[in-house]
Amino acid sequence: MTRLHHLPFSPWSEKARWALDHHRVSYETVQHVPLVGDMRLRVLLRKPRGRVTVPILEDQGQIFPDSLSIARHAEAIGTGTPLFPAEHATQVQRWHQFSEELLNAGRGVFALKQADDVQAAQAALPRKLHPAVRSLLAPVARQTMNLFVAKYRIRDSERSHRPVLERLLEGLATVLSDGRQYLVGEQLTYADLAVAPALQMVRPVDKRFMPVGPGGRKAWSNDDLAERFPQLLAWRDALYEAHRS
Ligand SMILES: N[C@@H](CCC(=O)N[C@@H](CS)C(=O)NCC(=O)O)C(=O)O
Repeated sequence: MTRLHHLPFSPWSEKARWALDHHRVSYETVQHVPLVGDMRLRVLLRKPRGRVTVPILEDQGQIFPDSLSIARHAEAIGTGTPLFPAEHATQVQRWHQFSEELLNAGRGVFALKQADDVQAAQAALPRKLHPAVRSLLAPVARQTMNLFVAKYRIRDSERSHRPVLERLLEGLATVLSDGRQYLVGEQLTYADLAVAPALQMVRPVDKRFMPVGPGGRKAWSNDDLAERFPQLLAWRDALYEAHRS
């Protein structure tokens, strides 16, 4: 049995799914519910304390607790071109770290907006709810987001998320300014799979490829960044069209 515990709209889960799909590994999915689902993850990971996250892959009794280990496992058991070519190992590892930093900064910006701004919290509630109910539930949404903020210690570096996000996007734009299609070498590697989904917090990719999280495209977009870095979105979109059909 190969089972992926994931959050469909999370870029971290997308990295794992993309690697599994690229290597044609078949798996079933279990949808994690943020915060509420932590207990199940604790049991699975045998981790009574500390932070637990998805994606997690269970495969024949083995546990792979994060996106990178899942992608490496997919490479070990699957087919298709390597995502971790030996000759580019160091560069791919660097891009993995870059992706984690980009995602953490993006999550910081997104979560603080939802936690601190009543209107943003209200906008993140399901659209099918009556506006009056949404306005009633907005404080609950904010409280929930504050639990999420606490889980990831997002306020520890409250002021740095936005500048870090900008600096990383500028760095990526510089690298891609030569018009390259792939971050490392001449073919798709885990570097691309790790970085492209991290642009979800600038503007979500087309919903054919992955669903958008609570609040929809508006809540997940940072319009000023999308306008400043259209070349990054164009690179991401071309990569998805070519490799994620
Ligand atoms: N380094 C980990 C990070 C995973 C991570 O941060 N997952 C978050 C995505 S927002 C998560 O599980 N969120 C749901 C929750 O906290 O309940 C990986 O690459 O898998």
